[in-house]
Amino acid sequence: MKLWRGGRLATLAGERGWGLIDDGALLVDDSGHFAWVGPSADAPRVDDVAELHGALVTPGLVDCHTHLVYGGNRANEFEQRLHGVSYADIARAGGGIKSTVAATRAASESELLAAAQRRARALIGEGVTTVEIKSGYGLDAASEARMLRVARRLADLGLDVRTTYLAAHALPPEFRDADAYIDAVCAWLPELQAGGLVDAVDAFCEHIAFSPAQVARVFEAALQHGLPVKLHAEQLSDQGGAQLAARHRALSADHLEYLSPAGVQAMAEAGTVAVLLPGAFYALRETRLPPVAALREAGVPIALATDHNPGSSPTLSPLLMLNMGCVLFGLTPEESLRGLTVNGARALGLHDRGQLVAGQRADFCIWQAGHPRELAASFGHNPLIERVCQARQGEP
Ligand code: DI6
Ligand code: FE
Repeated sequence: MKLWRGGRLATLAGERGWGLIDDGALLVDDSGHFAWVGPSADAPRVDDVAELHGALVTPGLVDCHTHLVYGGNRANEFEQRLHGVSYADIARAGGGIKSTVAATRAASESELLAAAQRRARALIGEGVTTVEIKSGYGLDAASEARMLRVARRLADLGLDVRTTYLAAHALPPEFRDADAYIDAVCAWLPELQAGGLVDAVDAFCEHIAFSPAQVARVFEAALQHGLPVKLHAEQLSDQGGAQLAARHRALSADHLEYLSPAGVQAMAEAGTVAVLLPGAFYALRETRLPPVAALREAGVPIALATDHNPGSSPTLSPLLMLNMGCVLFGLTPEESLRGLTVNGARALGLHDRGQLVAGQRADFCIWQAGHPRELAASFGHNPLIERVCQARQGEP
């Protein structure tokens, strides 16, 4: 047992509020869970004690939507977009996701791993303790498996990694018929799952990607294999993706700038988490805002994530997402922090982390800050002092 004492704890206990304990202590048991959380004055006596010297403590950050493993970069498309070419135009001309697929297939497994490790270290440096990583730049059975293996190996850095199968991301060049490709996507799943490489299944439902009917087939395959689903929904247009996701009891629907009132209602009824991705909104200079007030009113849990990818969201800063969640989307600093902790965990189906509460996994961050709102108020600044993560380095 180890006691951390004398910190300002933002426990995020319960469904709202910071759950502040001004002079608080955390007792961590030998299984890596909080055995006790409360005022330092009431803390149980143990031999192993660390002083927090008034520093702020929050739950470890959960980045619940990333595409961290890929080859190449797309700064050329950044320049094109600055000249007025849209993300959808670039995709239709064979750039976008397809250009990253070519670069990912061309890279060796060790090159992919080295690049992904550099990116994961950046997330870790800002306090991420759990990360979700999607496939979707391989688009054939072997290349998707390679991406998922590389993602899993990032656990060696001392990070809890969840992997999501996103083969329904774009149509690869060797297929002309999207329906035939969807057949293949469904056929590859059982072997990847048997290899222990898949925690959830995602798809891109959009006019430049796959139709709701095609996504439904992928979802049915996932559910048949006992895997939960998630969806890139309503990013560029309203496809009714949120309703489709809700019908399949999706863990989350992500992006959601074009989400309709009916979509909000369906998500609320299904308990599907809304994952908002301000990095992609910002980088694509989107002007349509996700319906935050309607989500709030309907009681849909809101998560925030980096959506790190080489095209629409090349950021590695979860702290910047806290700020953008407030400035761009109108979240409160508390909603932003819940979005990158407890609600991020829920978007992955994880209920054992994201709050400083007895019984939860003892993943937490110690910050040079007096109040948790400071984490969202500043940007381009990293106040992390120390990150404590139970996924220990070198232990996959
Ligand atoms: N939407 C996104 O934001 C990522 N995937 C998706 O469907 C971006 C993928 C990319 O542009 O490489
Ligand atoms: Fe994404």
